[in-house]
Amino acid sequence: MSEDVRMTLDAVRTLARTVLLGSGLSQAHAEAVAETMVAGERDGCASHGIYRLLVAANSIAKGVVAVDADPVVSEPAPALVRVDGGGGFAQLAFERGRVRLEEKAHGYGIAALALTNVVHFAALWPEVEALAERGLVALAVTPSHAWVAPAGGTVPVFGTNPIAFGWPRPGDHPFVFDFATSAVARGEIELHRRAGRPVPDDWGYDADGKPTTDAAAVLNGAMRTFGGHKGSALAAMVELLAGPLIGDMTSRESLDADAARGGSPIGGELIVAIDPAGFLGDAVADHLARAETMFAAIEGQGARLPSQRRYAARARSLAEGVVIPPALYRDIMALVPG
Ligand code: NDP
Ligand code: PYC
Repeated sequence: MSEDVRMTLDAVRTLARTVLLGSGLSQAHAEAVAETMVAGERDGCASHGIYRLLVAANSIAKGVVAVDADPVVSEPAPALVRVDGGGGFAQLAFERGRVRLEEKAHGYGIAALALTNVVHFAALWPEVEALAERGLVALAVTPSHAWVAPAGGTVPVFGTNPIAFGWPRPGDHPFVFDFATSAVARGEIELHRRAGRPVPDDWGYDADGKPTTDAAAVLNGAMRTFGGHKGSALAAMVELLAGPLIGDMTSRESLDADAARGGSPIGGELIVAIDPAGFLGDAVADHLARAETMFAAIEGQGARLPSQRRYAARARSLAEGVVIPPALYRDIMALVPG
């Protein structure tokens, strides 16, 4: 097959569920995981779309994931929710904890959800967007595997450690950003390697600590943080917030626990949700309108808001479906049970 494959989102969902179930994942996990892949593909986020079927299937085949884990929800303090994912994928753990997080954030003004003992390969924007759509301000962070060198060094310590933020906008899509604290997500470098494309020379180092444009060399060496020492400090913050603070692993510990199996990161995620009414009471609408003034000042000069590209891609995909590169389609179809 040499041509792009056009698929409806329903077809992508069916394919994702078929591959995940065929890999041995339980129905509940397969549905939750497939949904984030469909969302990534729909929104033009190729590094976290159905490409991730290859990643998830690999983690399952290597025994990194508890395929039928039943996440356990607890409430260690009035405004805190914990979901022990039991070694399963993070998506189902988030789904199990989300409603209690929302209830607590609305009840107390602020609440936090810790996902622990989960395998994580997903983008974070679906989570903060879901919370912002329900009127909450949301922040989510998770470490990964130690692939990223601190600014000033060349030896990996941090994960690619994304930070995602969501802000509710009455009558509009939420304001959402979600990016790795590395120069780019690792998935993006993997896509460059698959396509045989060079990467910019400021994305990472080879195994000898030298800057390189060879994607495979960066994957075997060290990625760089974005923004020098600033991204480096933020990456450390993510490690602390979603590692030691919630009793889970750092990226280094996650990589050690993987024991060279090449699976997705194992560990935790922290999600904080804030109800604007907690501080603002009846004045919420007035102050959310002031936020709109700021957004207008950004867009008014031709700059775009984060997620604007994503929402535009969503509208297109809902109307026209999505296009899958032929090599990726072939590799995914090879996973469909005979
Ligand atoms: P990008 O560098 O592509 O940046 C993503 C964010 O920046 C998006 O919100 C994007 O909005 C916004 N953005 C990009 N360009 C502009 C612009 N010109 N003006 C305004 N906003 C802009 O993403 P990364 O490669 O860093 O990360 C990609 C994904 O990888 C994330 O979703 C992240 O959660 C995921 N990831 C997951 C990890 C995990 O351990 N689970 C680890 C690392 C990353 P838009 O989408 O509209 O372009
Ligand atoms: O793309 O860096 C990444 C990544 C790590 C875990 C999930 N995505």
